[in-house]
Amino acid sequence: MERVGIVGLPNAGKSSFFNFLTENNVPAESFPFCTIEPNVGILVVPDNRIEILAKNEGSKKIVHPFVEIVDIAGLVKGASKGEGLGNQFLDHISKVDVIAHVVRMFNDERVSHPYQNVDPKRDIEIVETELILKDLETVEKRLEKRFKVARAGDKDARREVELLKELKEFLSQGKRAAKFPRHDEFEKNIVRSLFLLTDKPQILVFNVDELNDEKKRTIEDIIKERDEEYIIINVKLEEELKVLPEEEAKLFREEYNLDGDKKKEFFEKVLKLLDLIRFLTATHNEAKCWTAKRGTTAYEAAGLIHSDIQKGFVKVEVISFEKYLEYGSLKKARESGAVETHGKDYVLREGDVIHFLFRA
Ligand SMILES: Nc1nc2c(ncn2[C@@H]2O[C@H](COP(=O)(O)OP(=O)(O)OP(=O)(O)O)[C@@H](O)[C@H]2O)c(=O)[nH]1
Ligand SMILES: [Mg+2]
Repeated sequence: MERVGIVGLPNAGKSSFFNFLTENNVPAESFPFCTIEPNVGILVVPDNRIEILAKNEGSKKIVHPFVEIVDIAGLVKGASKGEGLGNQFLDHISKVDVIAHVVRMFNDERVSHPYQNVDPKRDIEIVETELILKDLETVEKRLEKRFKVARAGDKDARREVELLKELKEFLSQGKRAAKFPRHDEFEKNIVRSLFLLTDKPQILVFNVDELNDEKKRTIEDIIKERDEEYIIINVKLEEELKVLPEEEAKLFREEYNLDGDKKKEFFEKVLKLLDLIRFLTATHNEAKCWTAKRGTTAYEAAGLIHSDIQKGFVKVEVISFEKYLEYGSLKKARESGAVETHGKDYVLREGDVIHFLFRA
């Protein structure tokens, strides 16, 4: 399962965002370092396609797509050297697939700010600097090891050392590893094998109160400079709106200049960053929306579902969800010849409805 880790300064609203996403109720208090051990939860985003499929196919149960969310402790200057809660939570970050970086843009006297005032650009840089410093440490350690091998005359090690030196220089300029250019498989593999924190895809989460023109401009400037995915959300407001019916909640959001389904928006962006697609299956027992890496084949998808289905794989029946809707059921679509059959190598597309045929 894919994991999203929430990072940011203390009191940026990370746990509140976690609660919003996962419908949990972990403590979110106005004092810094409220979170120590990471909280883990699941973000489920209903996919209306699966509801239609379940209804038409008579499935008893529905499983919507989900990702795991990890709420990590707040990070301060010097974290890479053990300040605050230091290194232990950098460890937690290394275990996630995507980083959601919560940036405080709300003013609230009751909630202290570790650097006194709201300044999103500075705050992003503080958090990022710590992650980059940690990555530099990782690169330096590897460099030291490989340097010895290279000196002994190993050709690959020499090439690796050259690359690591460039990477070290790049990180030293305060740039994220994700932006480091890689020219071939060799270079890609070396960088990947370091598991750098700043090589992970990142989404910025601007936690605003009211979205006025000035805040909009600040966000635009930051995004223009960084070219990254982001969402704008008033976490506290969303938490409060949970108890209201959707129509009323919508009116409140409009008042704050913030509309849209933020969970869905966030989830879509996470899928995009991880290059994931969704496919659908339906039996009498269960209709389910799955996520898989773009490029996944029918055979690999079978393995995601059950090792027996993969072992006994015969073929798949495939129809796009749009086309499925025209017929209203798999049975009718099949009878009309609208369902395609494919072998192991078929590459799944977003929104495919798939039926696996296998020998038990
Ligand atoms: N006014 C306002 N307060 C917020 C908002 N988001 C969070 N808060 C408040 O800010 C305080 C800190 O929020 P948390 O979610 O605990 O922050 P955190 O980033 O998890 O903090 P640590 O775990 O201490 O690092 C709480 O009192 C929240 O209610 C917001 O959008 N507006
Ligand atoms: Mg917290």
